[in-house]
Amino acid sequence: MKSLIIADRIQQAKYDRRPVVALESTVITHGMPFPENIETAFEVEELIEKEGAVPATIAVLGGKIKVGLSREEIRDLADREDVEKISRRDIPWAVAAGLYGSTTVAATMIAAHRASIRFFVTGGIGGVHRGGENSFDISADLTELGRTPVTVISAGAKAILNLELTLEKLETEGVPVLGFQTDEFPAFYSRKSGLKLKIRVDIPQDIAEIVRARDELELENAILVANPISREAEIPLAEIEPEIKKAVAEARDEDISGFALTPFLLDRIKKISSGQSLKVNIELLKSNARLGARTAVAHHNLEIMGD
Ligand code: PSU
Ligand code: MN
Repeated sequence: MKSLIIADRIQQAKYDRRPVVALESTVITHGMPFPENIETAFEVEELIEKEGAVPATIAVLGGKIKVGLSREEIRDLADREDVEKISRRDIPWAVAAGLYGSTTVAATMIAAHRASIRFFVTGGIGGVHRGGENSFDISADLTELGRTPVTVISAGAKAILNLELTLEKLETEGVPVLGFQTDEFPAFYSRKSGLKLKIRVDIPQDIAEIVRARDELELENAILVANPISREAEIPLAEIEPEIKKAVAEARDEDISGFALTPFLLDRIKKISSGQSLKVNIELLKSNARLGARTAVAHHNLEIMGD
């Protein structure tokens, strides 16, 4: 495929049947400031390697969807000012116009699946926005999770969203949501949202077995793993909720909606929390990377046993 390039290093890993873990790039270009964005991107790749898996960061470079960015390519992407946020609907345009773009959860899932990568690590997924029942602002991440069979390791979805409606939509899309060592859906900065999950898993092999059952039955939906932030690093929901309310009200006052809403809210919360949210973001990315790599390795071991 001319518009999708898989790095030699990743092709070799696939050929050697080593576990590969995909990573998104919106968190580098839109989610974190310099230099934390590059430092974290590199650190997350190293963590995955240490766990015995191969990291593949994904982005659009000059109209080519690249799976497995090099260090130089990550640095260059973070330095550029002309990087678009690319979701499913933007891919054909970005490719045809030769753009530079960072991929959202939805777009990264598509690229990972095309490259036969089964596991994908992110911070938090997009969801149904507050007021989404009227505005119809529902992230394309949710429909993607319903149609593309990769396993996404996340810290849940941010409390800037309506988490109850987000879980309802995931249920409609047929997406199993697995609480990792928790009975509750985590809220990104916070370990708890007050919303119960049906499925709890306690070790990576539990996840790998659910993935295998999904694949045996050729179900096309993704699996969402919800891995709560550590106790030491979390910002409790009661503490962050007033800040979220402030940011949502500002967005309304300034008429910010649609595509620009998620980056706007995240940026406002970063400022309002005076950087605390950034620390949490970095911590949970590292934690998700570790769990994603361990799950990919556990799945790999199940496949080798082949029973
Ligand atoms: N959630 C976060 N940080 C992010 C995003 C989501 O905690 O940076 C990004 C992801 O790339 C996600 C996208 O796929 O925002 C969702 O945007 P929208 O709501 O416009 O679909
Ligand atoms: Mn949206």
